Amino acid sequence: MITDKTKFIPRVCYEIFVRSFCDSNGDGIGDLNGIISKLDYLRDLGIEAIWLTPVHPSPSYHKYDVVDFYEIDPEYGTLNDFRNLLSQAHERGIAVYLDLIVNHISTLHPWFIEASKSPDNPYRKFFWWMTPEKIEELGIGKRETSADSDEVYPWHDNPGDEEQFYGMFWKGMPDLNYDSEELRFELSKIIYFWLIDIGVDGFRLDAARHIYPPWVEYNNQNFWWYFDYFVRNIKPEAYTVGEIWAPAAEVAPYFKNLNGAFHFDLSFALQRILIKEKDENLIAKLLESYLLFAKYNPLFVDATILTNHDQDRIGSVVANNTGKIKLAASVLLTLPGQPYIYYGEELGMLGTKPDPYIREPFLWTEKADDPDRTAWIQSEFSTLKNIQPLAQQEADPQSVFNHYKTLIALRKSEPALGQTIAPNLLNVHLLDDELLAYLRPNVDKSVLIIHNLSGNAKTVQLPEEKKNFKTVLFASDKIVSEVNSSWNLPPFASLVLC
Ligand SMILES: [Ca+2]
Ligand SMILES: [Ca+2]
Repeated sequence: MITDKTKFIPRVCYEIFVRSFCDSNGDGIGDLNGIISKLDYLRDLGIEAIWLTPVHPSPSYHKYDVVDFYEIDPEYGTLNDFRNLLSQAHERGIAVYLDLIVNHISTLHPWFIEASKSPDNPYRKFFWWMTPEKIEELGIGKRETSADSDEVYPWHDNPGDEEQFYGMFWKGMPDLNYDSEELRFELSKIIYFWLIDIGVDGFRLDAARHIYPPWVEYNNQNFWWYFDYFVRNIKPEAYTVGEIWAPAAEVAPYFKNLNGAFHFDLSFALQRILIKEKDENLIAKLLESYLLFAKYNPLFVDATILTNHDQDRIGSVVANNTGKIKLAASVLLTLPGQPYIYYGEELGMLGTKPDPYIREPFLWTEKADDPDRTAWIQSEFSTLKNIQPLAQQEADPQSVFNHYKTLIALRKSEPALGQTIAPNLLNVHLLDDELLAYLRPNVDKSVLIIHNLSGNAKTVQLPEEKKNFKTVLFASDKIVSEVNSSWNLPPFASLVLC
């Protein structure tokens, strides 16, 4: 029931891992006031929406195991700080999306503490409980690992209890059971609190494909219908974007009830073509996925990413090759969709798993005692030795940062590039799989984009019907030149023409 066709959809978004972004009070932990102090930075970069990783009280550093949905973790600040962040972001034209985790909670949440006391506790039915015999009978004792969880045994002991509880990700995060009407009522109160009482602009929805466990997963769409119905009734313009970590065909049905969904197939395809330096019919596959998505919702928002906080950083994926780091941005920011830049990508930050090392402190300045820089972890990858901090990159016209900034501005100034609903995209065949070319058609001004994916210089001859594209809107390298519709592209260069 996505009805509001006129609402503004942010054209460029930004994911903030709150703990690592900016520290305001000297404890080394990123916090809400730190984010507030960097809103001007985000506005100047061209960001129109921020997704904050979870801010609720939680025992973990990542806070995806919530203990209280109505509060802010004291490490990050207070509800008043959050209200202040929201109003200051809105003053700058930046929407704020809360990371809402409805699939599971922390074992320390009062609901689970109650439920674990006895089988007849009223909160028992908020969770999935089963005896080992029943689990074996149903054959659900083991699960296949998935891209988003390597948990093999999802059933966990509750000491002194005949029944075990289901926790798909980890024994510290029991899954919630939305067969319970009382739980659905609790969820609606939480949604109301954040959308109406606090006033956030939308939600990033964690683990959206896992709400119902595998043996009853057919209930998932029904759950999201219920969720969307409630959201639309209280705040029609609210924005929802789901994490459905699965192939596009499996993502598609979620567009029935969510505005947007992250495009993991595209993320992996982009990473592969950057590594292999060869196109693999990226545009044809993208067009296929758009058809799949549109079947469920013609107003679908394709939420695009290079990587997020669960993936190795793009800088490391391309082995810290600056040409490729810029190329990655050039592709992401000229394709259709709603791109989400993962904080630090605009500096070329590095990092590979385990998770904490893909979530290292943002590097604001070169100062050893920079008070803004968070210090909850000792960086292994994005150190001052490896990465130029923002302050230096701002002063360098050739920096990764200025590359991002230029492309974001271009995306916002060219309607053909900024079109988010009903993606405008056509394949352009250049008969060389080391080149990636596409057209963003527009009634007033279409835009042609060509990328050299390879480390070899290329001379590109435009097809006859594209020879009217002569004006350079953007060129990643100075030496791109035009003679008779022939363009010279240095290694990893990108060219945007109109
Ligand atoms: Ca702090
Ligand atoms: Ca679940």
